[in-house]
Amino acid sequence: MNSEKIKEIAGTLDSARLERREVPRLTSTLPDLTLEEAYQIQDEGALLRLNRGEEITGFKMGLTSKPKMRQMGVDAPIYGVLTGSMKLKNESRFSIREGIHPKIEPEVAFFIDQDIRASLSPLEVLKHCSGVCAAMEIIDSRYLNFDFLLPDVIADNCSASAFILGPVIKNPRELDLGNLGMLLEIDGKPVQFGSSAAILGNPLNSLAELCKMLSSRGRTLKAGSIVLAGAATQAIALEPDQRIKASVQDLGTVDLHT
Ligand code: OOG
Ligand code: MG
Repeated sequence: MNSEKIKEIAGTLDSARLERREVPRLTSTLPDLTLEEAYQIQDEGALLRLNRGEEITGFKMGLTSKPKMRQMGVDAPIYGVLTGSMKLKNESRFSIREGIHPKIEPEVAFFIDQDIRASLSPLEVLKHCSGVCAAMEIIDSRYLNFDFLLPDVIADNCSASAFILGPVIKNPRELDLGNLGMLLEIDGKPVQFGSSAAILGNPLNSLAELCKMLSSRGRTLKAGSIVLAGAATQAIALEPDQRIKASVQDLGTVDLHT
């Protein structure tokens, strides 16, 4: 696929997001779209946002757990970029009219404090990580009915829409992150629960997987980045006037209302 076509597709997905419009998945007309081309479309989409003054603040991992892979019918972890404008304050409001068909999921977020250029083991990655906190992610696929194959969702920046970080930041070296209970409540009722073990066995494995994927594409995970490790549970469609709370054992809670 030539660079003009990559740019054209990135532009289509970017306008769909800005105009809150669904588009058919790319693979319905481009069945041979490769994962590398899909990441090039994602890169081009990030560039469009940078050119409008946004800044890249980190990355999100997606499809790192069996419940999510089953929910979306895909089978490999992927990453997307996070920008400053995607960050919402804890306890703030997200109007669902701002999205197409937004869904929410509890997450674990890491703060990176040293550049990572290479593929590292989870234990080595931990040395480059200064904090961990509870988080929520709002995902909002630009595709009709959230229907996509792996290249589609990569090109669409992994359905990234918004994220919220919890107020309590812990030192990840002082916690065992491998089996933390994760809970999503809507209007006081538990709707999803899982364990951080569902995130590739441990959220640190997800962080290491991100470093591997970035370094294989010659990219650096920069100091100061935030990384969302991926959901442990299925995502839940948002409706108006909901109070949403995500809790991660030992890391506290994050709140949002619609
Ligand atoms: C893709 C994004 C998945 C996660 O945490 O697994 C994701 C999607 O399901 O639309 O963010
Ligand atoms: Mg997610």
